[in-house]
Amino acid sequence: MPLNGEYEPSTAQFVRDQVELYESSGGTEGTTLGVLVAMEEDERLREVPVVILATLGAKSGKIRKTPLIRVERDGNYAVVASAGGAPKHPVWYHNAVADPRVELQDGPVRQDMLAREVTGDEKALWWARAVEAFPDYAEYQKNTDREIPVLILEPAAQQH
Ligand code: F42
Repeated sequence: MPLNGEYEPSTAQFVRDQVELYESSGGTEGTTLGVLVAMEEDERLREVPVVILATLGAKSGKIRKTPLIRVERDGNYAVVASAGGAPKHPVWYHNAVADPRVELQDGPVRQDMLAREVTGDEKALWWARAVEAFPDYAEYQKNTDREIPVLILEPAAQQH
């Protein structure tokens, strides 16, 4: 059941713009994040796939949309609340913890998902997958005392 409520764009311009481009192009544009990868003597830009997570604002009840790195396995996804290694969890993380009913857009496909935080071995497994997709996560975790949370998103249709 898709989230219902009024979409409230982020106050962060780059977030608003990427969400707008992603959605208005039907998930064909704005679907990556350019990451500089150090190669032998120079650097190369690697385009890392991005998904759009929609959550219900824990206070406003409005629909919030956030570009995140795509980490997927067998139809399930991980979203990593890194916020660039900031000392505080991103707001979208609190929203998804408060109400696990989320929507995920991966390219042209939008799905209702249920979010749950993972710990222990399950977190270690998904963390490794996340770092493989986006090595900067390892840097972020090294540079903050905050333990960066990982949420798993599973298709709501499969849940009873
Ligand atoms: N961030 C990550 O944490 N992980 C990623 O993998 C990631 C990848 C990524 C790729 C591309 C890209 O462009 C950005 C990427 N980001 C990634 C950054 C991400 O998109 C977010 O900008 C970042 O994680 C910070 O998320 P945030 O939810 O803290 O954003 C703030 C700035 C924000 O949007 N705040 C809103 C606002 O309008 O100020 C409020 C949002 C909200 O949900 N408000 C709540 C409500 O009820 O509506 C109330 C919140 C409260 O308690 O007051």
